[in-house]
Amino acid sequence: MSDMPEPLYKTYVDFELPEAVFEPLQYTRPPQAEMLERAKDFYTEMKRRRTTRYFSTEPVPRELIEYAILAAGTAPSGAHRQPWRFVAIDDPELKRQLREAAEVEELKTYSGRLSDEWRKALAFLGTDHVKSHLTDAPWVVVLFKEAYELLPDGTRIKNYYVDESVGIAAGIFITAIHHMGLCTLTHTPTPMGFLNQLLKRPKNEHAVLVLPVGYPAHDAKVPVLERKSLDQLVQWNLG
Ligand code: IYR
Repeated sequence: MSDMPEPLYKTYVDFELPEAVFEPLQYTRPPQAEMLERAKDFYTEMKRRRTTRYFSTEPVPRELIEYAILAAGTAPSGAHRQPWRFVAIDDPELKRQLREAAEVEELKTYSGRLSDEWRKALAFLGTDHVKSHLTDAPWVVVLFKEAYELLPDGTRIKNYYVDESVGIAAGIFITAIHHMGLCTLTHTPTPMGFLNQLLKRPKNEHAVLVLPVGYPAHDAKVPVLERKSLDQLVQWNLG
C-alpha cells in the first residue's frame, strides 16, 4: 500500500475519457451588407444598456429568467466544464433574508473595509450599503462558480479557467436580460460566503455575482458616465 496521500483532485484521466464525437457545424452566413447592419444594430442596442439600482416591484414571468439562464449557459468554458450554477430567487422572504445578510456585510464594507482610495473611486456611482434593489426587483439571480466538481462520494474533479468561463456566462446573461427589455445590476456583496449558507449551496461553489432583475422603476436614475471610444478600446496591430 502506498503512503502517498490521495490527490485532492481527480482529473478526467482518472476517469473514463469521453470519446471525441464531432458533428457538422450549423452555420448560416448572412449576406455581407446585412452583417454590418447587424453589427451596428447590436452595438446600438448594447449602448443603451445601463446598470441601475432602481427597480420596479412589478412581477416578471419566470420564463424570461429561464431564457436568460439558458442563454448564459451557452457560454464557452474551459474543457466545456460549464462551471456555473444559477440560483434564481423570487420568494419574497428569501429575498428579504438575502438583503438583510448582504446589508450586514455591506455596512461593514462601507463603514470601514473600503480603503479611502476605493471609496473615492466609487463615489460617483452613489452606491452605499442600502440594497433596496434586492427586495424591490422581482427576481434576484445569484451566479455561483464551481471551483471544482464535487461528486457525491466527495471526489473532486478539476475545472479549468473557471473565472473566465463564469465571467463570459455573466456577460451573456446580462446581455440577454437587456435584449429582452429588462434591467439588471451586478452586485458584489463582500465577502459572499453567507450566500452558500442562505442558498444551501455546496462547498465547491462560490458566489460571484448577485443580479437583481426586473423592470426599472419609473423614476430610475443612472450615473452620468462615458464609455471608452474605439481608439481607447483597441490597438490595431502595432498601433
Ligand atoms: N460591493 C459593494 C461595493 C462596490 C464595489 C464596486 I468595484 C462597485 O463598482 C460598486 C460597488 C457594492 O456592491 O455596493
